[in-house]
Amino acid sequence: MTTVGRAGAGEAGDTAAEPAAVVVDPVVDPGEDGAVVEEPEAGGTGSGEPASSERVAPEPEYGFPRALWRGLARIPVPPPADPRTWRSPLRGTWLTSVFGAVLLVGLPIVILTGLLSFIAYGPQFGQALPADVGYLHLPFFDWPSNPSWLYRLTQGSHVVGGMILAPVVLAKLWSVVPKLFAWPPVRSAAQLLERLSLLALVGGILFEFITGLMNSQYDYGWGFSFYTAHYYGAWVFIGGFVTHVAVKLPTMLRALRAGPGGTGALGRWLHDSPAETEPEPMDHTGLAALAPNKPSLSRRGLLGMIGGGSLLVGLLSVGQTWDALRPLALLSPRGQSYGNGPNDFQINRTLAGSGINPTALDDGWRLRLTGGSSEVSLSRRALLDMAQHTATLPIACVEGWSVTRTWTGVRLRDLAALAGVPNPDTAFVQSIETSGAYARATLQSNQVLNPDALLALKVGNPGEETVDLAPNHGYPARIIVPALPGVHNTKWVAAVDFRPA
Ligand SMILES: Nc1nc2c(c(=O)[nH]1)N[C@H]1C(S)=C(S)[C@@H](COP(=O)(O)O)O[C@H]1N2
Ligand SMILES: [Mo]
Repeated sequence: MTTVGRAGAGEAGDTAAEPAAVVVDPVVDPGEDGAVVEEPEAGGTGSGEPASSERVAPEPEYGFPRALWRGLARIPVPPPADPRTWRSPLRGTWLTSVFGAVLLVGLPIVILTGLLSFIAYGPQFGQALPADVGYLHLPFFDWPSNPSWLYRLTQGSHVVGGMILAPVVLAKLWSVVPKLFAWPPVRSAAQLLERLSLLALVGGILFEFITGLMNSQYDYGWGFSFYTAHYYGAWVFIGGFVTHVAVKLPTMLRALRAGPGGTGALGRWLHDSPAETEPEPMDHTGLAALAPNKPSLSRRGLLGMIGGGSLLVGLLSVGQTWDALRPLALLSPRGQSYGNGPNDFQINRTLAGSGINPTALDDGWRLRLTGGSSEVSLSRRALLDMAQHTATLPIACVEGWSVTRTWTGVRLRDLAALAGVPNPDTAFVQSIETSGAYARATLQSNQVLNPDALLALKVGNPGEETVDLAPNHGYPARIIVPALPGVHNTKWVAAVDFRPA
């Protein structure tokens, strides 16, 4: 054994019992447990001077009730709790701080865009998921309908950002895993609270990643609502995250400022080959290995591996929202072929899946407009005879995928005027579909009045001629509104009720 600090002094049988407390016990004679020395000498000095290669864990500081933690520290514990189990020389405060800094920048983006998605769903109409969350939400506001790519950006960032950060989260968990087994598990009452917050932090983020991933893979193999679980799970995670940042930020900043190994020599540290790679110095965080192995990977190699993993996951994900990389969207569960010409793009709910009798889409279909003094009924022919407007707009699904198409149809505000409600407060859209949760949607005033908000009859590849919507994409008519979450772009529209202010 290379390194066990000063544990040799007369306690051979004890060493395995002294993870974080390796340097405490030498001053306490075995058999004299009652006579704990209150202020042992500083770690690393004293009897049995360590050889220069030996590493010494700093003196653990015990808080109230000290006797309890000290007593716990003397209980013999099996290998995972023995710090010498964890031998990677790359672990240490600096490495964990690097991962922490990346997550400190990245996770707030994922958190914020997730909470914004809840707002975009229109909680003021009871149509956010879950519908009622008490005070656990950002302040409500009308989701803008400008710029048209807003929800595409926020939700794409949420899903792709979450995917890209996953390797960093795993790397950070790996870097701190010895702490999971640290013995004694806590050293003060305050630290007990801090460690409980880690349950929310680590449990929360794993839960959010797994449920998010399963949702974007269409895997609803759980017995609860994805939205409810993912939403409340997010707040558990946020609580843990805020606490953790408040507690650890000073340590992280100090470590990053001091540079790797406290030397400030970042460049050299990163250029070291595996053979030159020195273990991180021991410090109070207890992250660095007490008995490090010879490195088999350089620091640059490890960071490159994690960064490369993130890059790869990102490349395989971003194609679900970015046309140039669409063929690379291998992590998307959807096939790559959905129909002909401009109708060849993602379909979440097919006509067959909607339970709609296909004859309901035939010439007998009528659009009903209500809200004014009398109901208006329009055939598809009548809609095509109205002023047509063309706009190039994305559909962006909460699951992260999005596509841009050129749409032709009637402006919603023209339909509102025709119905006799030129300045509606809201519009309630109903599909021919009756069963699904997404067969209806309420639109805000700005979403109806936006000049590009359409009841689309036709679709085209961006900038090209438009053709009739395919049945799977909502023929005879569907809603397309700039920046509206995909889910509210109702297909197979049957009726719109414009409600005056
Ligand atoms: N009637 C109806 N409209 C619907 C849905 C639905 O299930 N039923 N799904 C919505 C969802 S979740 C999305 S993302 C978009 C997808 O439109 P697309 O299938 O044309 O790509 O349609 C929306 N319109
Ligand atoms: Mo969707």
